[in-house]
Amino acid sequence: MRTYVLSDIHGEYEAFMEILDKIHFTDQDILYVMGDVLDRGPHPIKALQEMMRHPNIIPMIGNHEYMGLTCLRFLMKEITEDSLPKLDINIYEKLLNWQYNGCATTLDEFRKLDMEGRQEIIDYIEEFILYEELTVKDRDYILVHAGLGNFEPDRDLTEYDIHELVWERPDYNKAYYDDIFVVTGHTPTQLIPENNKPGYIFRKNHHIAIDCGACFFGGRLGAICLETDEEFYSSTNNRE
Ligand SMILES: [Mn+2]
Repeated sequence: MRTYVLSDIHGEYEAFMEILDKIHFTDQDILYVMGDVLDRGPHPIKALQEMMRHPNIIPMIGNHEYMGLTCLRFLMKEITEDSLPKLDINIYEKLLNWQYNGCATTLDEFRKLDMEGRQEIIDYIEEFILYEELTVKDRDYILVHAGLGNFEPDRDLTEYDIHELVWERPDYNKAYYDDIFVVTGHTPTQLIPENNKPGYIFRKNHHIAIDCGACFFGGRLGAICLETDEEFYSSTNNRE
């Protein structure tokens, strides 16, 4: 039994399948997918459907699922002349914001599903967890999509709001805990300042940043086995 983490699939279904193959993922293993399965890359819904087939894949929420969930729920509603005036005006802003964040591929695949298939996707995303605390081989970890915004050492994890967990980037120059590794996605390691190994998993100050920018040209998916610390990478994204 092994415990793996990966993050920010962003529609890169092929890279995701490649990682599952490379880690020889079995029913005995556990894989945390740490958010942002949706948007940008070509097959976000297909990647979600693959995850749904594995009860031992534990999905965590990212900002893209958070944005998407509200909009997908809205798109399930039938809009009629009667319901139109009752619409929450804020939904338009949310739809525009999601569009700005690359929702086209998610919507494209979502629309091709029948109503039952669409509802299954929504129900699945609603189960995504906010964060996880775990101990593997005597090492303690916190897994969270983006970071711990407005970090305070004695602040309980339950006290962080969703924005602080799925949007705000951590300060990688500062160790948050002496004895707990904070594993984050959301920030491609290519974008971490003064990182001399962009595109690789980044480790510093008890931080482990695992988003290797799979949906961007030159990026890839990265995964870690927490028992062995071994790193796994998909092929590099060559799509312009
Ligand atoms: Mn993100």
